[in-house]
Amino acid sequence: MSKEKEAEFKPYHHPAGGWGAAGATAKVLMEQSVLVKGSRGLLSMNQPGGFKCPSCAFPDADHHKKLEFCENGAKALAHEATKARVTRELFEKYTVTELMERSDYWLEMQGRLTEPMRYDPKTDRYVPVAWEDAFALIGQHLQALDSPHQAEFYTSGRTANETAFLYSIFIREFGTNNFPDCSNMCHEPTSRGLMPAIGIGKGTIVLADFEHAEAIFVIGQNTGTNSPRMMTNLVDARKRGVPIVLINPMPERALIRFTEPQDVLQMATFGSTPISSEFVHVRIGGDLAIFKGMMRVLFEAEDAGEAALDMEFINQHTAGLDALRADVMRYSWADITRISGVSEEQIRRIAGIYQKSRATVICYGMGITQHQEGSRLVQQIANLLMLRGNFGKPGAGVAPIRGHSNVQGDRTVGIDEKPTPDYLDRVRDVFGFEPPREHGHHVVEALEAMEAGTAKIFIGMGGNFARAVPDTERSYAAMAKLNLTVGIATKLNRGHLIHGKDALILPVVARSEIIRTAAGEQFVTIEDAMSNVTASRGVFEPVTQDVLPETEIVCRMAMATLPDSKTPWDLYMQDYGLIRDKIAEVYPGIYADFSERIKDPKGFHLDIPPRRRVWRTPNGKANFLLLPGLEVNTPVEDTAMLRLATIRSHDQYNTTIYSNNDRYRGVYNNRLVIFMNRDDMKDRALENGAVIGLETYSDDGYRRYVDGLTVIDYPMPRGAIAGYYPELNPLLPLDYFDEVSGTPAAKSIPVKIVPSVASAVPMRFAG
Ligand SMILES: Nc1nc2c(c(=O)[nH]1)N[C@H]1C(S)=C(S)[C@@H](COP(=O)(O)OP(=O)(O)OC[C@H]3O[C@@H](n4cnc5c(=O)[nH]c(N)nc54)[C@H](O)[C@@H]3O)O[C@H]1N2
Ligand SMILES: Nc1nc2c(c(=O)[nH]1)N[C@H]1C(S)=C(S)[C@@H](COP(=O)(O)OP(=O)(O)OC[C@H]3O[C@@H](n4cnc5c(=O)[nH]c(N)nc54)[C@H](O)[C@@H]3O)O[C@H]1N2
Ligand SMILES: [Mo]
Repeated sequence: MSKEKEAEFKPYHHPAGGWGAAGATAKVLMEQSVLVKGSRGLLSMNQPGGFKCPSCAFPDADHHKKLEFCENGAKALAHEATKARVTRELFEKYTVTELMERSDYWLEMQGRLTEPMRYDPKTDRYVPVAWEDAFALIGQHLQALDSPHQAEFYTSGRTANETAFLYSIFIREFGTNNFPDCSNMCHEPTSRGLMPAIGIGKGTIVLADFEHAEAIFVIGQNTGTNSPRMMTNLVDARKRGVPIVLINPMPERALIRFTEPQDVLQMATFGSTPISSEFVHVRIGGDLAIFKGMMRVLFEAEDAGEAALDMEFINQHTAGLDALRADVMRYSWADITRISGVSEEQIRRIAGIYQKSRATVICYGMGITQHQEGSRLVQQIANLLMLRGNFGKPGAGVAPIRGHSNVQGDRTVGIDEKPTPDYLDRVRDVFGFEPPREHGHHVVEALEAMEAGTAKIFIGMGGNFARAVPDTERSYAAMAKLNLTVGIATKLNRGHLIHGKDALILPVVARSEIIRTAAGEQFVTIEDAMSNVTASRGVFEPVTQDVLPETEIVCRMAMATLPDSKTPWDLYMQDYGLIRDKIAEVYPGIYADFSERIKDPKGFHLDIPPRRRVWRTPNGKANFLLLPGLEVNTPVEDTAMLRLATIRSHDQYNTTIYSNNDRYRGVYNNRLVIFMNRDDMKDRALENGAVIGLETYSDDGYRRYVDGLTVIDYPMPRGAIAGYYPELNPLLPLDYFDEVSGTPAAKSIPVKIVPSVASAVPMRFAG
């Protein structure tokens, strides 16, 4: 083993971003042998006339920068534009069973999928199949079902609007609302939680609000890794003297100190900007107690005559203040500080920052949504904002920082297992068929149906379902019972190896590549996390002639499945303008004149009614909603219990592992690590490098256990540990989720340490 492959923990003392990021960008382009192609791609990424970054959903800046990309966007692009290819020879060489032995990283590094493949049970190999035959097989399987509800249609959030819209029409015409999607594991608590509170299940800020905010809160979100372009906004805000409050169990490096790779002066002078003015070291799941403490301070200040609440806004626009007040005043500071792990003094200080600011933005990520009460926790953020009228004025609002680049757009155009009657009526009127009315399955329900044998078919539009979902072993077994699995994808992943009796892998044209149809070059559209819709045009030649645009795959699946359909699938598959016209008809309120408006190179904003202080809730008001108590997860009465957050490293994109390093957290060449507080280690007689197993507390008869994990002494709060997703997904029980949204509580798994029987990667610890 070469030295650089040695597993090591070496705390990162430099600011995040800067030359480290610049170096990492060049390295990944070189590794994927795409320095020239990749560099050219970077010039077109997020520029008018170019394509949208395939990585995160953060909006583009106003194109005043020549380059609008980040280190992790460059990684995503390099891995998409890679020279490596998965060809039929690879599948000749390895059986599926042999491929299963390989790591996720190895599978990813095999490169782009190049032709459609079908599983052959006689040889346990994937073999080439003609596109025609693949679609015919899908059609036969779907038609053979007793009920359309026996099929599960997954969507991952990279799918563009045009594709997602047609996919949802096809599936509803087929007859089901079974739309499990990646959002069900992600920001579903935002979609379901904010809706009854403020009448929209999305964020309410636009990018320019960062320029007017007087305070910014970043809660449970690792910005420097997962939406690095947002660092620019935070750096600018700090330079203006805006306080930034960070609430996180991990002192995420980039949020502490950051050098902007695009700031020539900072780069040249090795300068950097301190980001957080206040780092709140919350316990896992302790945010609710903090919010209640903050609200309590505001109520008390108001009573003391300080005008801490925006009473004009509250009287005119909201309902439920008295009940909220009664709830908030019930808790003692002793309980608030015990459960949050944060001192009364610090909570009062950040409440003071909030009270002083005339316009506040609250950003949050998976640290808020992935708890058992994720949806109602999101509502408490809305409460906090409403108390000071932080909706519908410049510089203020709620900012859920979304994941996949078009996950928000997919929901807007119909990927929704709980569609509204109003939407279904419009689909009926525009397309002339009667869509199913009963709600369909989200991710957990889809898995339960597979396990019960009631689901027979799984079709995955992008993503890596098997690997992203909870309860790995159980989910693998459930999926293996299916009659047909279909993976529509750019890259080979484990989801394709966990297959049904019949199985297909269908390769697609990627985001950065040119879509050509009989009607000429086409573009697609994307909605970012701030409701801005823009065009995305690939610039590279498709990886081979044998891959198809995703939209064509949808249309041809539909034609093979619904021979009597009156929907002109063959026209839509050629001319994406026709699809946009239909989107405009189904969504006249937000997408009117779509084809005209999309001509603006900067795109256009979908209407966000709370920005106008309009509330599309049943009572027409913004509602203060209650979450009694201070806990967001069921307490476990055992002092040995630790709360485990499963998180992303700096070198991964969800289930795609770019390398085994996590630079900002100081971890190299090992992903099987557990970050733990020093005193928790002492209590258990563990030292740096100790190897442990973890077991989940659950009473459903399953033993959930992961072994061979190396302990790292890390500034975690007491009782909180963290490790990487997806390796730790076997510990996440399928029925451990937020009831409102169905989102698995991946940030708060109750576990205990058990002796290890496995060997682990030896790890060096540097000072
Ligand atoms: N490079 C890169 N970019 C990505 C992704 C990627 O994998 N790689 N994934 C994309 C996707 S789909 C998504 S959803 C986003 C995810 O982006 P994030 O929301 O940043 O996701 P995570 O890394 O899972 O965890 C977020 C943070 O939650 C904190 N946390 C854990 N528990 C708690 C808690 O109880 N309270 C608080 N306050 N914080 C807590 C963790 O310490 C961590 O800093 O990023 C998107 N962008
Ligand atoms: N324990 C735990 N589990 C989690 C999470 C967690 O924090 N902890 N996070 C959850 C979250 S937030 C999310 S969003 C999910 C992610 O779940 P998914 O979205 O299902 O997973 P990804 O890893 O993003 O999917 C990667 C695959 O997508 C395919 N792909 C990439 N680009 C394209 C494209 O342009 N078109 C097509 N058709 N395919 C493409 C490639 O084949 C690649 O292998 O995981 C969830 N699971
Ligand atoms: Mo996500």
